[in-house]
Amino acid sequence: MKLCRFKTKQDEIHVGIVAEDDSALFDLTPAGISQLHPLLEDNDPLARLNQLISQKLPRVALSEVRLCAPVERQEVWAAGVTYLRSKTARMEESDFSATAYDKVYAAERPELFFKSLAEKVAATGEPVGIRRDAKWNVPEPELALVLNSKGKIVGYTIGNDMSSRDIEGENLLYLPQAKIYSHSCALGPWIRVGATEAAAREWKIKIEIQRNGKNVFAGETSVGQLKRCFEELAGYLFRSQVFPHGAVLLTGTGIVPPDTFTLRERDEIRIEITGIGWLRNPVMLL
Ligand code: DO4
Ligand code: MG
Repeated sequence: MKLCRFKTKQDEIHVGIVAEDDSALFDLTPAGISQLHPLLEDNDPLARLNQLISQKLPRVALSEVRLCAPVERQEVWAAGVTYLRSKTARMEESDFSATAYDKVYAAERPELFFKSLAEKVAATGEPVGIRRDAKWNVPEPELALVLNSKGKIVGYTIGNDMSSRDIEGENLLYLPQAKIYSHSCALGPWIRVGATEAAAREWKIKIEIQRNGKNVFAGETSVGQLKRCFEELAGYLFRSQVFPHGAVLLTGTGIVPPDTFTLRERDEIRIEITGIGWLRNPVMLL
């Protein structure tokens, strides 16, 4: 079951359930649902959605609406160096920080960092940014866990943890600047509810970057390559911290383009996670 936020022609934000073939959605407004939050906080979100979909709800073609990022007031956090590919790429990018990446990959405590406020997140179709003061910029396609206020995993979405590798590689203390700036986080297109971790580990993560209509990079990995389990990452995020609105946690990247590659303005990034859908964003220079 897939849950989305969308903007109507009247510029109102509604919540809907996406039809199985992804061509349409069922607007939950007549059922009294105007926010994701109560559904994500439900004891059994999947059962609640099954009960809602059995009602008569207006069907709207997806082509008639604009999808919004599937976050309301949640903080967005990210895990790092959770795939072997991420560890080796980062160790090559920086002599200065190589030991830190090596150690955190093996350590019990994962790397977790704040990524974005909900209101700053780009939806599918909206631009993601590259910094004007950075020379080496990449997307990071990541599975994102949707967590309720109790830290329970209630769904999954696709995340793009946009990163400036030259800033990050210069000094690890510059990580927040490499990772957090306008349009540096995209989430979408919707939330997949009701999949187990075992099922999600079978999903493929794929990325394509188009430039002037040509493919300039393509990569693929599998969620199964993620070194840590979902509960472990979520558990560390909720240690000594409360999230009354819930949280979204990106689980790290397993795809890193070759060192010669950097994003350019007007590139288009297409990320697919089988089991969820597609997140597409054009790139803009900030
Ligand atoms: O430590 C740097 C960030 C790592 C990261 O974002 C990732 O592995 O996805
Ligand atoms: Mg990342």
